[in-house]
Amino acid sequence: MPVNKIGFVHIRVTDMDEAVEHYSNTLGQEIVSREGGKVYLKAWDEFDHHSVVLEEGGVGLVKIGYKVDTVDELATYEKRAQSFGCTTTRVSNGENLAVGDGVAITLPSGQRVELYTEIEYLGTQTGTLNPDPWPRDMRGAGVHRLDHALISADDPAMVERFFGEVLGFRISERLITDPGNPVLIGTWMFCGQKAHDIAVVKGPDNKLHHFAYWLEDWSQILHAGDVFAMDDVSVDVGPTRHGITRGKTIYFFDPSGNRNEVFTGGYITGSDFPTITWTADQLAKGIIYISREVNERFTTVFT
Ligand code: M3P
Ligand code: FE
Repeated sequence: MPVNKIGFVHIRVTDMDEAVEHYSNTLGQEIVSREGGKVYLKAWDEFDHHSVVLEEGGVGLVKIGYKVDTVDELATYEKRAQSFGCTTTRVSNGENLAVGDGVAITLPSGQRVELYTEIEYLGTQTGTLNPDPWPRDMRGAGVHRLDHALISADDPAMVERFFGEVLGFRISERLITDPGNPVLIGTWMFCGQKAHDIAVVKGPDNKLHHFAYWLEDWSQILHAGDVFAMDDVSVDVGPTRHGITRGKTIYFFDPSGNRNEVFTGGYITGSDFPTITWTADQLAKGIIYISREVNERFTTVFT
């Protein structure tokens, strides 16, 4: 059994006030707590305590959290990670605000992943009894929830093997050099039925390319783009479509330079989903389907 879902992304920001303005007012996440110099936010469609943690001082990824269904599975993942050759440490209840006991794993590419089974349940404003489709006081882009993260690795094939063998992820799409001599450039992997919950591309170790939020449809992507113009957000790419995952997207930067994405569409996967392959000669179309052009910033800026 794979892990349940991506639970949180914890990042560094250079200026907390600017970051809070971006994540809370522009993207529309709710501030759940400010504690120990960190700000915790959740999106309106999420019931767990938080999905984003901001920490002042620098830029880039601190860690990614994945929620696991049972304590037994947690122990299994820990053992498998150790057999894989990864360093693991136990995380105690409360070390992460509102999160229970867990296991921290350093990926072969250096990023820190934390697994946990318990996180405080806050619920949503719309609730679970005769709910409205969205909350009245939705702000900005009104992002629904955290959707996926894309990290970079000097050896993406090794990290793909880790997510598959240790955490039970399956592969939806792979980008390879050419079928005759296949070297992995990128991999898109899922743990449930989404197009992807994690992706790994060739690049520097221990870096983040972006993390993405789910929106309902293409019109909400356009609406988010309008909000980005109103709020002077630095847009990287889009609105456009991905060839890989078939998602619809805008990439943009938070005020510290962490890349975010708003994402919708794509297909349903599941345990019988056959892996799709893209070849490097079609790379630009795979990443940005419509223009078939990838700007230099997109392939060189990692945080
Ligand atoms: C996505 C996605 C890169 C491709 C990114 C694709 C960085 O973000 O959601 O499918 O090469
Ligand atoms: Fe993405």
